[in-house]
Amino acid sequence: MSIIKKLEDSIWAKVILAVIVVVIAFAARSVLENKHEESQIDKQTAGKTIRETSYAEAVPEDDSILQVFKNTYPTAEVLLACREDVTDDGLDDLVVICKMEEGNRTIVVTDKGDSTNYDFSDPIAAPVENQKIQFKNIDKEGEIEIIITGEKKGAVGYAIYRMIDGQPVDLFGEGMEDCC
Ligand SMILES: [Ca+2]
Ligand SMILES: [Ca+2]
Repeated sequence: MSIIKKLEDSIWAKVILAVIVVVIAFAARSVLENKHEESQIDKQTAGKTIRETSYAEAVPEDDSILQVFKNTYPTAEVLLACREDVTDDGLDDLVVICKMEEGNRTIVVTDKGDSTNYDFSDPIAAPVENQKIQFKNIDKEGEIEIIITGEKKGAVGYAIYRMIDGQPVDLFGEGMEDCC
């Protein structure tokens, strides 16, 4: 009797183990697939995009979103600010590169939906000099991607961001740590 019981236990243990293995395999596969989707922007695509996309124009001093930014960050020195709808809602947002006490930072000001109220992303490190902003919907889907390039003592770097939940998420980049 006890041998049969042990046998049953071991069969159940094997079944449970098999189920766990299958679940882990599925989880791992979906993680890998997601990774694959996120890494669609590779070095070649990034380089081509930067070469072929013109630089975004700086907004004038009296730009309405720039005024909102200055009211919120009165001590930040704006180095470059460019308008584009980077949240794919049809309303302009503003990508601002500014000099703050802690160094140069990029902050994205996004429209809340009424062209009057705006959200601010957390400041992220920005290049020290020769900052440029480009906008291009690289994957031709959803949000327009933001490309920031710059230099520090001749070291060139760039990063490609996409706005996700109000924050610029770094999709691909190179040398950014050397130029920030
Ligand atoms: Ca927008
Ligand atoms: Ca896109």
